[in-house]
Amino acid sequence: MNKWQQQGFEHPVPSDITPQTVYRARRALLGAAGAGALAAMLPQARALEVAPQGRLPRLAAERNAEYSTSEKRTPYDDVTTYNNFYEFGTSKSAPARNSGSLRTRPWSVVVEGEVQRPRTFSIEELLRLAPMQERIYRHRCVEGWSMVIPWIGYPLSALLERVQPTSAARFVEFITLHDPAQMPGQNSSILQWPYLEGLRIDEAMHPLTLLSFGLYGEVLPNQDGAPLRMVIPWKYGFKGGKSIVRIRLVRKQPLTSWMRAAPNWYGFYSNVNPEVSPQDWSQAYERRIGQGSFGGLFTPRIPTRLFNGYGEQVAYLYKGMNLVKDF
Ligand SMILES: Nc1nc2c(c(=O)[nH]1)N[C@H]1C(S)=C(S)[C@@H](COP(=O)(O)O)O[C@H]1N2
Ligand SMILES: [Mo]
Repeated sequence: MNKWQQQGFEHPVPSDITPQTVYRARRALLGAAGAGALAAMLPQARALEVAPQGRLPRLAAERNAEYSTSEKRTPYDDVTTYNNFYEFGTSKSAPARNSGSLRTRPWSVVVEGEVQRPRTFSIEELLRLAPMQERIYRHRCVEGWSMVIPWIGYPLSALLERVQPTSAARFVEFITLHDPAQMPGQNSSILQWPYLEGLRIDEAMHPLTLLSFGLYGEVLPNQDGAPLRMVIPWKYGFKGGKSIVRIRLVRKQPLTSWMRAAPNWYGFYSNVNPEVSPQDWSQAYERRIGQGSFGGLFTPRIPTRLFNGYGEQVAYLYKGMNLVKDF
């Protein structure tokens, strides 16, 4: 693990289980990303890099109070300049700088597999498929930082109900756009592309599981996963795939991009759990981005909660499971 990884600036992929070629490509990429990682340490500097709130089209939504935390929201500048989106580079500041090449219109999403009515939805159809809600969720990255984000979207279940999953549908795969011309990070083999994530069908149908199209009252900026991304607030952030083009209902547990890269560190479930740290670092605490003094430079370290604090709503999904084994 390099020093940037130790400080929580990127998801490490252990070199000992990564093929040499991939490892070398990754080192080259990290070298190039060094300057960006340094810039990411200075929150005051980050704000200068990116257009402020108010630049993107508004997206109307009604606040869902039942599913919203009253904790202080992470400032828009931090939510949109401190990102993980490896398709645009591995440093936190790279996605805001590089994601301008992503074209989000026209856009469509294929929903297929174990469903009675497979079909392709245009982004316009998806935007009016169900009423938009604002939900203020905690967002916890496995690297050890967290945010509080006012997402806009609707439960994924609203979409899945339209295609009528068959009884054989036990898992759902979420697949990101694969186009190195628009996503320069895909020229590196740091992860297997396209980015693939997955949920068990009951997790996917859970009312907290959000298909998100916006944040802070506006459509998603590209760096946060425009034009639509997944948000699963009781799991580590990497479970929420960005810029989704394909949703596939399947019989078998998916092999996700992170599980392929580092199976000992990134489990299929990846429920937030302060007592389970399969990685080389502890998940017991988190740094709440943008909440400290001096423009957020000194971020407070707070205890991480089981299921990211959503246990009351989701613990039943894992009854009888061993959360250490099924991490
Ligand atoms: N396609 C894609 N989706 C992705 C990622 C990525 O690199 N590519 N990074 C994940 C990780 S590690 C996290 S923590 C969240 C970050 O979301 P945010 O940048 O909007 O906070 O996106 C997740 N979704
Ligand atoms: Mo993450």
